[in-house]
Amino acid sequence: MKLNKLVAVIGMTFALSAQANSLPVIDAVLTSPPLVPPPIERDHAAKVVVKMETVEKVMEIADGVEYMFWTFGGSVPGQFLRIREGDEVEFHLSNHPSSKMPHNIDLHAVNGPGGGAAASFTAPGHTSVFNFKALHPGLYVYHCATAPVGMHIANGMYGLVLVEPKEGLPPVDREYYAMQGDFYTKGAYGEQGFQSFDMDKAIKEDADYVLFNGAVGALTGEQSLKANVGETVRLYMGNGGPNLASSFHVIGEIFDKVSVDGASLENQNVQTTLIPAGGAVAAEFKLDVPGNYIMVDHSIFRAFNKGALGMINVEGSEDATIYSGKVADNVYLPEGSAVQSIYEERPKLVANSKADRMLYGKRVYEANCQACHQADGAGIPGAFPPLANSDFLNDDPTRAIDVVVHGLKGPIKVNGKAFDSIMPAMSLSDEDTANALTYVLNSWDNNGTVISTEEVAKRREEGKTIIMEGSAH
Ligand code: HEC
Ligand SMILES: [Cu+2]
Repeated sequence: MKLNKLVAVIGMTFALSAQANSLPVIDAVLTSPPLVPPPIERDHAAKVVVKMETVEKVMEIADGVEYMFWTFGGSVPGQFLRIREGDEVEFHLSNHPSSKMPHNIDLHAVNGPGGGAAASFTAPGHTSVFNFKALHPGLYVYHCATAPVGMHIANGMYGLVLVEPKEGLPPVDREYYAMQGDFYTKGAYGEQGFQSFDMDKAIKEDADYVLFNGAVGALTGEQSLKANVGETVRLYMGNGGPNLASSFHVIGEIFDKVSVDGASLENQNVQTTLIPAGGAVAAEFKLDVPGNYIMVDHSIFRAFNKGALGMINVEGSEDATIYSGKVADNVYLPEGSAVQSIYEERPKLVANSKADRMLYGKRVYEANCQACHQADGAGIPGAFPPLANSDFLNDDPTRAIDVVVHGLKGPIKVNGKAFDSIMPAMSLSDEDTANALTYVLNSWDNNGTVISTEEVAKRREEGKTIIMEGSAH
């Protein structure tokens, strides 16, 4: 037994020294999302030493909702590793002593059984070392592959490794890193408090959360990605899964270039790019006009109801030839008045009481407001402000009429949280507007104001779009 161990030790030393060659040895620069290590300047291979740590820790998955994430390097997704085609990597995987679980790593950039999984299987408080050579350039996912594999991935154990081709990548102005992932919690979306992992929902692929970078709002509001007009952004976008493929889209942008599947084939002028679970793309786009660009999974209920929403905040000067904004809002009267009279003759729902307004208003709300402000009026952090118990709303219900009839843009604060976006004018009748607002003002701890149809008609005449000071749009 002792002899065996000795032989193993000698064998290991020998393997290490036989492997030592003339390559310069460097330490890998690892970054947490949304940051990316700097481009590689070398024109030769190196021996790159990577030191990564697995950590299990409780973090917020949404406002007021906690989840036990399992991570590479303390973030979801894990740290970004950038190497060069031909590099030899010495990978050290350490599992923090506080971990309850063993972990390992399967890097899709590895040629070898398990992508390093067996070689890197590491108990809490241990470090494993293995070597691999980066034979293929591309953008690769890595993930934990310890049983139950699905659970380790569902808890956030994935990240990206970029193997730059020998000739390097074309320079861009900014690079960012994000990954989509689906999450399964005992409670429904937004249910407060600590939520544990739900294996049954995971098996059914019935995700409560679909997220960019592991939390609702990880890339919105203050944490939005930033760029200036005229700059080109390269976004390294991966999908950890475990289950769902992503129909990745940036609203108001067209990707100039997409590395299809993160591989060597380049596609151009792409609207929506598919990112399979365990896959990634590098998407490049030049920003032509300022504003907020919303990143979504275009399986769109995931964006507005499960959290798959991020923002790129672009500053700079307008170019009306590329995008004018609204230049006119004219009354539209179809040819001949016959159409109009048919409309007039249609029986209308006219509310005769507050109870009527609440009933009709709820329907108007569900059809016109809920997609953004949510069924419970809680909004979406960083993107859509809450209407529930909203100080902004209750301070001035007349202003709220203007918001719905004429629209609102620019920075506002609602219950202490900042929003800087646009609410488009809603094309609703005076009656529907009064009902929707009465419903909102009499729900979710709001102040109980009743809005009349006449008040709405008056604001339609006298009010205008509210443009808050500091509006960048
Ligand atoms: C397309 C998404 C969207 C829809 C649909 C929408 N809103 Fe908004 N709403 C917003 C955004 C974004 C803001 C914040 C604008 C800003 O940051 O200046 C906002 C702000 C508001 C505000 C003021 C801020 C607050 O939280 O009190 C009120 C009131 C409001 N909306 C009511 C409504 C009502 C009522 C409807 C339906 C008739 C509606 N909204 C439909 C996106 C939307
Ligand atoms: Cu793991």
